[in-house]
Amino acid sequence: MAVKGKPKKTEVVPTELAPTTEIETDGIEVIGEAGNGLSSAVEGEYTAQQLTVLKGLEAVRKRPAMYIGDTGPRGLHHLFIEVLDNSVDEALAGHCDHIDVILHADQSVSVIDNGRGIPTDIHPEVGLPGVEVVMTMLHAGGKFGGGGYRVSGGLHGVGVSVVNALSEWLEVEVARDGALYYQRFERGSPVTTLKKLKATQKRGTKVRFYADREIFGDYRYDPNFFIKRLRELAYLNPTVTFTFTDELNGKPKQTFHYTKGIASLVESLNENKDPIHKVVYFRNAREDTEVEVALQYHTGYQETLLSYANNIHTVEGGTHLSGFKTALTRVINQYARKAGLLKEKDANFSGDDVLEGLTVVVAVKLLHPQFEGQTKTKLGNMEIQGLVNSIVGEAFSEYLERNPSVARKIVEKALTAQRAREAARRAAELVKRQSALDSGSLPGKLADCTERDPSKCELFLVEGDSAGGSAKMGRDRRFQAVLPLRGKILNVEKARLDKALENEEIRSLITALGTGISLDTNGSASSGESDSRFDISKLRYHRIVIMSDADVDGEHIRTLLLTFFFRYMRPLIENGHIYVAQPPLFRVRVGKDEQYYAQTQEELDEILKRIKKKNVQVTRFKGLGEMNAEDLADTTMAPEKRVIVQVQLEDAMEAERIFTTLMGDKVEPRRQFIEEHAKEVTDIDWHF
Ligand code: 0RA
Repeated sequence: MAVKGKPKKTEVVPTELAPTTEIETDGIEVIGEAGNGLSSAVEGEYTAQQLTVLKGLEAVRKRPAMYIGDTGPRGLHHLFIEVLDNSVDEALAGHCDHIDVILHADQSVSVIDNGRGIPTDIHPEVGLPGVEVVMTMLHAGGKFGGGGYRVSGGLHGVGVSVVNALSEWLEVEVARDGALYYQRFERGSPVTTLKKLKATQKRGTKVRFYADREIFGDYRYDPNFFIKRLRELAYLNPTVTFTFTDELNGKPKQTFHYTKGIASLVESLNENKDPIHKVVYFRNAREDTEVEVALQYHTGYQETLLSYANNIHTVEGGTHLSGFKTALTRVINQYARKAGLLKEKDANFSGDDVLEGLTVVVAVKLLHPQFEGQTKTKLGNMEIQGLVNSIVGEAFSEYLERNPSVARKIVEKALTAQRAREAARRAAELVKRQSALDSGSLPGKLADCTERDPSKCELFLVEGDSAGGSAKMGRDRRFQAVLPLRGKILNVEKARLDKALENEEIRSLITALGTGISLDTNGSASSGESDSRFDISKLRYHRIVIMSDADVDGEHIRTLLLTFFFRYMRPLIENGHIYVAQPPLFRVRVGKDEQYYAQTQEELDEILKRIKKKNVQVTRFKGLGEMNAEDLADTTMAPEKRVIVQVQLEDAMEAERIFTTLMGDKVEPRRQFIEEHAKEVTDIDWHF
């Protein structure tokens, strides 16, 4: 079905398309001037329009953060996103199938597309060529025609004029209507008029900008940021080929093009899993909205849900995702009843039951997206919920009818999940009742503190009994508690929640913390859902510090604990209660009473250079166990001296991803991962 307002594909793939990288101006003679000379910033006479333009861009330069978030690395990279979005909009409107990005050696960035080209004719109201209007007027992008699925959400959609204002220079080339045009700007102001350079039959737009060092300081782009976004866009826009050339680091051109779109994304997400069927993909469009879903169940337990609206990753989900979940739950329940796999006396599957082991990408394109939530990454359009629900409902039930053997496997998976959830519920209930019965009976290995006000209390989770001993001696027992944890605590990926609760170390941890756990694997414990047993108000320590060795095992334990918190006590991370200690690698003793610690070899070298004294004794700690109580107190425990880092939600998410790779069911990716990271792992340096 064709989408209204969006040209059909057959109309939009022009045969004369050529790689847009061929647009070039070098050594080209100027054969004329575009427009009627009104774009005359260099010709002296300012119109009222131009004054408002200058004022607008001045405001951007005065308060860049208001427009792009900040002037650090984030803001810098956001300039690229903004320029890229303009080309992606051309692609979304169906006019462009190639987007090339170049990170130049001089740290300027080019984005080149083979779209229609920014209009060069004179804008009737403004009296300037379209190119100049787009480049100098805030939010001018939509003034020409507009419509279509604009990429805009969060900070996006401020307009390329903002990038222009924040660039030391910006050059734009437009190939359109048989000619190639060029214009240059500096700090937002035109320093040339729009010039017609030569005749060409190509079409497209090239924007090259050099971010202003007065605003962004001495920056350096991260090529991985470019690659990540381009790859993501390539999955979401299968008709477009994206390329990235990193001339800054002398890397060859990379091409991103996935003809199967989000179905390829699901395949890639499930690369390390054992899928139980082929990826199911469907796409439908009603009125002005397009809905795409790709999904695949695997033998594992984790759910991976990714949702997008107009190419924006809706991290907080929203109406498209809830519409999907509702439909999925209904369809699987209906099928299971009809096929007699759920009997009359059996309870319906819950949403969580049917999500276990599911990897899904839901992508919608709509005309007026509303982004809500803390980070403006939650889709709010209510009409989308019913639409996705009905589209998924129809398509997925048809799929199940046509593929009874797959349908049976999916239902059996949901049945297992339902039973496990019931067992976990009982186990959690038991844990709770036990701790209620013998409150005061804290785990034997816990060395508790005397303070009773949780906001003042800290709990150290220490790897190994020997380090645990030193920590107990080195702590301030008034407000610091220590819980030693033995070796490999457990493999949470393979173990189900009910198994995890049987593990003694995990039970000690849960009892010591006092909160209970969440039964929702998707961490919605904070949303107060009815089957949640997690109660943050019962938390006995407001700071929980993970203290493990700076080696592979230590890293393993840290990853594992973060994964546990992420999955079963996520509000602890969200509310900033989890910390990671950064124990030093070296101790430097100078004479009797001078002492330094170093976290890295570089720090050690620096210290040794600085002191240049004799009688220096350097100790390399192979683990926490080799540190004495005083070392531990000085470096990781005493609040005024220690180095501890608060864990962010993204860190825990990354830990979970590493964890899944390291300890998932498949051996091969794990071996690969370890081999690839073996070098890094030996002197691991965690950047939280
Ligand atoms: C406004 C109108 C039209 C195209 C564009 C803007 C446009 C902007 C950018 C920025 C980067 N690449 C771009 N490609 C196109 C189309 C007007 C028309 O031809 O009808």
